[in-house]
Amino acid sequence: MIFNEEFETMPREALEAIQLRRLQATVARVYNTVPFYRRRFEEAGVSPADIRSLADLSRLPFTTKTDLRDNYPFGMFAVPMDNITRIHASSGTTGKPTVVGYTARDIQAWAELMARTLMAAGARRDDIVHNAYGYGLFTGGLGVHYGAEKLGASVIPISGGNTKRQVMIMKDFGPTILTCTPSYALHVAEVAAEMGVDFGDLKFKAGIFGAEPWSEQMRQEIERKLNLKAMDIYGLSEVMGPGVSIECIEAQNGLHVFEDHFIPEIIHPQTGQPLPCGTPGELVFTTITKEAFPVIRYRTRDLSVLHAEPCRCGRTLVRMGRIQGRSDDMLIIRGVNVFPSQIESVIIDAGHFEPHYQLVVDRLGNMDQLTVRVEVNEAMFSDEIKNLQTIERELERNIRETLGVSTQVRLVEPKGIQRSEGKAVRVIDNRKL
Ligand code: DLL
Repeated sequence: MIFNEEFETMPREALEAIQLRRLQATVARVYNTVPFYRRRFEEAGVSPADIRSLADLSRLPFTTKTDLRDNYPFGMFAVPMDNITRIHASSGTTGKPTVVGYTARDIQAWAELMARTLMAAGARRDDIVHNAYGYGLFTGGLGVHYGAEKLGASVIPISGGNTKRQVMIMKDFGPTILTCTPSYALHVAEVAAEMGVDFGDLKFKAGIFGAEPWSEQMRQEIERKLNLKAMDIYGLSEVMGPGVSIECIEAQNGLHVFEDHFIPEIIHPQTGQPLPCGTPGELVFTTITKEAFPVIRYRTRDLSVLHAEPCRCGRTLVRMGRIQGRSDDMLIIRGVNVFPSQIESVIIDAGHFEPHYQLVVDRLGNMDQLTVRVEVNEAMFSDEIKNLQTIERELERNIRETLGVSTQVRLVEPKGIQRSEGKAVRVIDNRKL
């Protein structure tokens, strides 16, 4: 089912006409209200009147996370403070957070996009949404919450943490839709098993997982352990929060971008050149309806690919591929580019391990050393040391053959890797210390 038939199935030509009109209005507005954009446009020698077609978008300069930091906290807002009704911030691992603002209309638009998102993933009015994304400055909790209310579903605002209580509520309230990070979903499954609760007896039909990278193999693992359909949801605070794109339950193959609100582009991460559909690169978004915090050609650093082919669900919206990693998450180990998600795929494919792992990078002399800490499953753990050593070597070989990089695998006992309630910490890079 489709929440907004008109916009989600609009013929391309009509959609592009709307996009152009909205883009022109946004560009004019930021030029007139945000000194940063006016300065940038002037430096690039482009003015709002130059945007005559969607192709002219590429004449506009990029916006980066550093630009947002330089204007911390409210310098990028395009409306006066008395029009701002909500402020969120993304934590960020270093330095100050990125601060984003919303007007009352922005919040309404976000709720509508999250209602579309939930419905695309299989939610209906009569569903109960167990929302374990964190409530607070993080956009996940409140984003899903408003969307579920807009859809007319019931929402359990449980937020993250206190996992045993979450399992009890899952058993007693019978929620049908689960929303949380994929790593937390696996943690919940583990705690449920310890409590003797079988997901086969719960009522979940679908889960909407995102906010961190995960692999196709991890999807299969989650679907098996939690007995539900696992959908990938993508978003980022700078663009809005969750609800920028979502997989549809019909195809589970790529995430539909809500193009009547956001224009996606793929660019070459080094040269910044726009790339055609089907070519992987860095995702860039321009918001075309946001009032408080519009962004022009925001470089996400997320690596993906766009697909324009029609989807069997009937939506005409372009699809983006699962995020393959971040250009700044990519580890370069002795010259080889390695994304954590690639290692995750090899780990899960091997079959002996739990999908809980951590990559530790050290520099010994001038040499980078990548250690893969991974949990063995209970069955393997009780095995002989000799066998454990064999599977350690086997995983090292598989990683070397698949990625072309040699690593050191260190098996960890079951539950030996710290669980997170939100975004999992997968990489510990000691080289920066
Ligand atoms: O994580 C918004 C969100 C909440 C998305 C709930 C989905 C569900 P930020 O905290 O600003 O916002 O982090 C955004 O998280 O640039 C990606 O690197 C990563 N990310 C988000 N969704 C996915 C996904 C929220 N499905 C950053 N796959 C983004 C991979 C994702 N990475």
